[in-house]
Parts: sequence; C-alpha cells; structure tokens
Amino acid sequence: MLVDLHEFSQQIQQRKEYIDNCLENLLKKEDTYPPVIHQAMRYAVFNGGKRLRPIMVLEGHRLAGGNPESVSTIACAMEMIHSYSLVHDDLPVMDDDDYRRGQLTCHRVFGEATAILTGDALLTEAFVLMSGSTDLAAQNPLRLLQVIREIAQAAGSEGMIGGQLIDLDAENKAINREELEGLHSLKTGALFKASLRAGAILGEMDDQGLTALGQYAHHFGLAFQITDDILDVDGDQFVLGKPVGSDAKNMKSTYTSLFGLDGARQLARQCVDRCHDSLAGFGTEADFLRDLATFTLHRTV
Ligand code: GRG
Repeated sequence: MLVDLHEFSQQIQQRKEYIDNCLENLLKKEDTYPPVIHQAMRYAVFNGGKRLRPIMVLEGHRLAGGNPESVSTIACAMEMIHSYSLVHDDLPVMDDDDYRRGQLTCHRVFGEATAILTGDALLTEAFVLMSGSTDLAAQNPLRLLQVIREIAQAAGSEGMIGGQLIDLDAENKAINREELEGLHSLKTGALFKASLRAGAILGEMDDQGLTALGQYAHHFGLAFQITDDILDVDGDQFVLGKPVGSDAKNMKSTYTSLFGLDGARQLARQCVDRCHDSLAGFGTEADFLRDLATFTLHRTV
C-alpha cells in the first residue's frame, strides 16, 4: 500500500462524489414522463454503490494523459449498465433478493414488471448517452465506436450475461477452480476490463498499455470476486457453524467453499500481486490503481 487506508478511502470517496454528481445531471429527472420508470431508474442507481466501474473509466483516461472529466459520460454509462445488472440479478427468477446494500430491491418497491423494464431502460439509456457523446465523437469517432462496441461486448452474451448464465447453470453443481475463474472473469471481470480500457482507449493509449490494463482488470475482477465471497461468509456463517458457502436458496461453488477462508484470502493476495505485476510498465502515475487493488483486500463492503 502506497498510501494509508484512510487516506485512500477518502480519495475513492471524492471520486465517487464526482460520479454521483454527474449521474445526478445525466439521469432523467423523476417527473420525466412516464414518471414511474424514471423514479425506478434513479432508485436503482442511487443505492450507495461504490462506483468502481466509473472510477476505472476516469482512471484509465487519466493514465493515458487525458482529462478524466472528458469521459464522465462513458463513466456514468458504465454505472448504469452495472446498476441494470444488479436490478435483474435481484429478481425472483434470479437471486430473489429483498435487499441490496440495506435498501429494498427495485422489484420489492416498484414490482417485478417495472424492475425488468427499469433494468432494460438503464441498459438502453447507457447506449443513448455514449452514442450521444458529441465531444468525444468530434475528437475521434472511430475510438468512440470501438469503446461502445467493447462495452456492448463486455455486457453481452460473451461477457457479463454469459457469465451470469454459466453461474445459474452451475447452481447445485461442483465446479473446479478453472471453471469458477472462467465464469467470474465474464460475470464480474468483463465490465471492469471494459471500463478501464474505455477510458484509456479514448485517451489514445498504445496497445501495450491497453493490454497491461486489461490484465490488471482481469486480476482485479478475480480479487474483487474472491473478497466478495469472503465477505459473504466471514462472520455469521462460521459463527453459526454452517458449512462454508452454504446458501438458504441454493448451493453455489464459491472461492470460500472450494478453498476455505484462509485459502481464499491467499488467492485474493495472489490476484492483487498479479494486478501489481500488470502495472510494471507504468510509473508512479499508476499508483492509484496499485492502491485500489491492495485496498480490495481490506474492503468491508
Ligand atoms: C442479471 C444481466 C445480469 C447480470 C448479473 C453483475 C452480476 C451479473 C450480478 C451481481 C451479483 C454479484 C453479487 C456479483 C458478484 C460481484 C459483484 C459484481 C458485486 C457487485 O458489485 P459492486 O460491489 O456493487 O461493485 P456496488 O453495490 O458497489 O455498486
């Protein structure tokens, strides 16, 4: 860790507040006709999320030498895509969750049909915003097209949606480490990778740099997923003596069910080391990303 945890969480907080402001301006107001869908879209986006994907878009651009504010629309679009995925993931037909981050889930407040439409609307609006980024289009239309395409692919059937499908399919089945890694690199890693690359592509970073950022994001996604699994079981389930990784609704293979809590922690540290290795070609300008990876090991939410 190059800076202390407290100082770094303040840096994240500042960036999160910047993104929140941009989202506030970009999302349609609650009284836009028809109001219910616009209320639900805002409800889904303003739920206390960490804004990691948009932070990565800004950071990729800054690393490429650009002004992060010039890619704020792309950053917000990534958050809308992420928010859509969470709304759909919480639906009764998927994870059937009543709460997300301590707040009632979208379908519990607005009903299932509206929640499906809310996810659809957030995904669609993300592409309305990105394709309407006239400043970026004027600077380099081909790079903007490349970014929109990479983001669509990352969210689609060979990216996040594909990962979600493999995950659903893996319920109540034993899967090995390779399969678990494959599904999470699609389900979680693809959006991180697209976010970091999007900012960097728009900043005209060279291919070597882009490949390195892609590798960082891949390992970051895995570290993030492993720590997610650790946070899910660390505490209650052990205290209550339930089997690690057990779930009231279904059985899923997780990093903690495969490797135990200590094994998962060790794997997370290895992924963070790989993140740092990926950044070897960058100087101190990449310290934020180095710290972000290390910070993942200490996260509590
Ligand atoms: C339903 C299309 C569709 C996709 C769902 C992303 C996803 C795929 C499901 C989310 C469920 C989940 C717990 C995934 C594991 C890690 C993860 C992506 C957690 C949520 O991301 P955070 O922690 O969310 O960045 P916040 O709340 O900070 O926005």
